[in-house]
Amino acid sequence: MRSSGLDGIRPEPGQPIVVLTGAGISKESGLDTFRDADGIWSKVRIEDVATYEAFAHDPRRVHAFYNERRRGLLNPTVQPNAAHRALARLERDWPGQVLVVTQNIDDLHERAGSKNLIHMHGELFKVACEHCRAVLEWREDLSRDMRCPDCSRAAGLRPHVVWFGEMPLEMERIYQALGAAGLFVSIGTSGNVYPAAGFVSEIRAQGTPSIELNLEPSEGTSLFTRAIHGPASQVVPAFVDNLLVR
Ligand code: BJW
Repeated sequence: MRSSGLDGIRPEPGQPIVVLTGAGISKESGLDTFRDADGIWSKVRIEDVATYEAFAHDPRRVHAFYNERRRGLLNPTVQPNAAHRALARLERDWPGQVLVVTQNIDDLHERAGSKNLIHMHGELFKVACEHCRAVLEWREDLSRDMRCPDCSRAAGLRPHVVWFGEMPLEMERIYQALGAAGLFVSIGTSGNVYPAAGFVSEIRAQGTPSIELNLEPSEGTSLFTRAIHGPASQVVPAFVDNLLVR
């Protein structure tokens, strides 16, 4: 733990806060991270399930991967943890705008009560139609032969997730929010995947303070103004308490 104080990084009331979250915030809710020793990429290869080429080559395999994760997210034991709830509290009680930009495709931020939220890598409970571009709510298993409920054409539905080589969602809105932020907070992400991993460099270049809250130092840890290392369910509520108590 480098420092637990917020001296020098506390934004003025009214200044916007941008929070980036990654798989680490949902780990204590029972969802796997990607790059930890027991993470998703230790069990499947990125190039088999997380590129458009993989989907085009073997849609059945990619659907099976996301169907299993969708079923996992529907398991009643998977619930928001204290870190998700603390961010919802921050949005409610901070006297300024709070935007959560999540790389996660789970819905735990919404379930905890976050409202100003961007899923930059998509959402597990949505599918997209490659024919008519509709994006639809979806909680069932998905397969290649299913028809789009909007345009009725078959073989066009895919998980509404951003694979490697695809453009993350709402980038313009994200960069606008980063440009106006009084504080940038990064939680539970290893800092391996761009463009999210580059946000801290943008923030640093514009002279905005930043803080990393992660189990261990991320790839970009030295770029942050401050870092607190520990489990999200402990460090995030403590950080939010500290920010809200003046
Ligand atoms: C805890 C904890 C606890 C554990 N408490 N913490 C340079 C510039 C721009 C792009 C590139 C570039 N170089 C290469 C690229 C391309 C590529 C990329 O980044 N490749 C890298 C591997 C090098 N990026 C892309 O292709 C992206 N698109 C793109 O760049 O388009 C062009 C563009 C350029 C510039 C601007 C705009 C656009 C698309 C990336 C898509 C990522 N997709 C995935 C899978 C799909 C969704 C899914 O199936 O879920 O998204 S990959 C996977 O990684 C997933 C995640 O969202 C993402 C990030 O992972 P995350 O969240 O960081 O998880 P982990 O496991 O890595 O880390 C967890 C952390 O938590 C660890 O540090 C733990 O210690 C910690 N932790 N328990 C707190 N209890």
